[in-house]
Amino acid sequence: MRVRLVFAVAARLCEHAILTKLKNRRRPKLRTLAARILIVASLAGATLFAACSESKQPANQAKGQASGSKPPTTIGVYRPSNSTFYLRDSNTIGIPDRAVSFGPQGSIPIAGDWDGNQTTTIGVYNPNEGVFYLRNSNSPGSADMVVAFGPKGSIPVVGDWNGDGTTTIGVYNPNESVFYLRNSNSVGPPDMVAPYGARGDVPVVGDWDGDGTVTIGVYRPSDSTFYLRNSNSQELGGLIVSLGAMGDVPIVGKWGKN
Ligand SMILES: [Ca+2]
Ligand SMILES: [Ca+2]
Ligand SMILES: [Ca+2]
Repeated sequence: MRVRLVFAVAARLCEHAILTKLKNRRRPKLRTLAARILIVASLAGATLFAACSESKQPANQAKGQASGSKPPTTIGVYRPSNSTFYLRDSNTIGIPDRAVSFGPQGSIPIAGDWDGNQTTTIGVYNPNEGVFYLRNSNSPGSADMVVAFGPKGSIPVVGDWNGDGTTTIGVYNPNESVFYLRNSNSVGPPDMVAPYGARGDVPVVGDWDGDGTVTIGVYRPSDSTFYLRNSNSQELGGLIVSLGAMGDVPIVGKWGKN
């Protein structure tokens, strides 16, 4: 709009100059018509220029926003009765964008970037077999990786334990109160074994200090307290934070500003 106004003023000044210069000549009507054609042409050009400027600006802004932001974390559910994931691509109300049946009955759902390509995909851990089933796309199909890991009856925990961008497997054995973590999604011994917590504790994992590595922790329902570690080693120490009340279930995430 500002550009159009500038061009309109310029065109008016131009008209005035032309009319002043030609006012004493023989054919004033024709000369006035020529001046007005010039004005219309100027205004049309200004309008087109302004329209182009206005249409380009949001596109450039949108491109900048898209290139500068990471995909958000979005919601999904797993239905144990039919072993199916229902995933949404946005945190809005609507039918699931994907419905993917995956893994054997009786499994526990997990999700992570198993191949380090910056997409989060589905997986399950079957505690009866002690086996992870991981898939590198959120589409129907068989598992890309089938990995036996951990004592039977374990609880799966997954994370980027070494900060290399790939989510890998792990388990917490509640009978022993021990974490077993591995830095690749393949069969093999654990890279880290960390006794932590006590009977009845619930495992939690997260990047508690924001340094890019995910580490272990437990929530103790009996005293409503989190016990968190900033390393996956067997060293003692850590954070002790009380939160909640009897019967609460722990949940962790990046709730604050990002
Ligand atoms: Ca991935
Ligand atoms: Ca990793
Ligand atoms: Ca960390």
